[in-house]
Amino acid sequence: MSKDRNKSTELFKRAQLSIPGGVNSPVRAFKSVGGTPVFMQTAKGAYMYDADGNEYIDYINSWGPMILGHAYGPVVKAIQDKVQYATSFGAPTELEIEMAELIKSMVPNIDLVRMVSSGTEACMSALRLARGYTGKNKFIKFEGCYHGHADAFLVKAGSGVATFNIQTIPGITAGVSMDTLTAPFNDVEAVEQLVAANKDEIAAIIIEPVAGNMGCIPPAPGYLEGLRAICDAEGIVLIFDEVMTGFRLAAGGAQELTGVYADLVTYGKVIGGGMPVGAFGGRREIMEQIAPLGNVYQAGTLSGNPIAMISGYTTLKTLKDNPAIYDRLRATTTTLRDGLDNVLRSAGVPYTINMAGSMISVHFSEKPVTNFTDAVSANNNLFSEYFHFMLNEGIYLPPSAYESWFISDAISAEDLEKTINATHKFFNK
Ligand code: KE4
Repeated sequence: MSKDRNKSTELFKRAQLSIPGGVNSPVRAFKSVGGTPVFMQTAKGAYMYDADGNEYIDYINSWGPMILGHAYGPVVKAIQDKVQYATSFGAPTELEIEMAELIKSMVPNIDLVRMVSSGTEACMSALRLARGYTGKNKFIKFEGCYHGHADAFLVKAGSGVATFNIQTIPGITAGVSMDTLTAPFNDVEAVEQLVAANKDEIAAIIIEPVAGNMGCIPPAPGYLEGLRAICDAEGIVLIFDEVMTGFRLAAGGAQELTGVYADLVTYGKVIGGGMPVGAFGGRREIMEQIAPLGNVYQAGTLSGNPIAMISGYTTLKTLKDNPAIYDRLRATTTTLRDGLDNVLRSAGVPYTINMAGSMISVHFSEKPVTNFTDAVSANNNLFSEYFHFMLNEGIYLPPSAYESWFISDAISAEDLEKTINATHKFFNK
């Protein structure tokens, strides 16, 4: 059933008169799947409602944050109560202490944590800190991983950079990118070679412990352990970018799920419960280099903002106090995976489904997708057709094959059944 989206079409035309590309973040523009982005108006639980009043089951959940579902009651109430008394002080508050203590109680290797307002800020600050702590300039990132849009990270990045296939980004100077070394995901030897070729020059290795910006790609067995061993042997700071995985894959994130612990960890998305929040934290001896304790400067007018904090705190506290949520998320994602697996197998279409906790992605690929090259070589045109078919069925998937799907605790068995049935319809039409 095709959906009338005239209002979205109208709004998109108007938006482009005042906003570059009509969107405030490129991946929202539907560039890789084609067509006109859908303008959303309201959302509740598992559903979003667009400007034309169409309902969608949401498998993006704001690219990860809405793990409890949209407009989750206790979060809404906490924000409503707080906003009457404060939006921002620019001064320290008790709530920021409570937020830091809550994070530390959920992630054992976080000694100190600094709040910021986005995942980009968290990752750029963690890299600066690692460089300041080690006195070294170079760092290793992985093809297809995305750590926000700070200059140094926009080399062979995933997410929108992959979606738009931007090879070299204007404005990123050679002086910046010369210190960015890249290796394929899931290849320890490639990292060993880079380390040997840049002996004693590497400050950090930053990685999404479960990649989510080239679709979802879990680490191969032993991979993260291999990176940990290299960092221990070489005095390199291991940074886990848990902006997507943090507090999503488990209360302790990917570190808890994999049992591998980094020196610094960055957060975003879930940590704000839908409000702008990021954070970076880790080993005391490293974190103590951050101003005002140390000289690695980092700052932010709205860091620790009371409204963002109460939204994030209420979200994290709900997750911590109800561990059954993670079991439900895993069960829901497994049911979705199994249902899609049955449909795609019987349709005889080449595919592979990657999953970790409540992150999942479907790749129309003849072979397993274990790195960026595999993700790029999948039949992503078919993904685009599938995306639009599902959209017209009232199912909102990420508008790019290079993004993970995110499952919320609000998605019901009926929603899953509708999603699986719609997939069956598409592959048997
Ligand atoms: P933000 O600055 O967008 O809050 O976070 C940057 C970031 C850092 N690290 C990881 C692992 C991330 O996934 C992100 C942001 N993710 C994208 C989706 N792939 C956000 C969506 C967007 O760019 O609009």
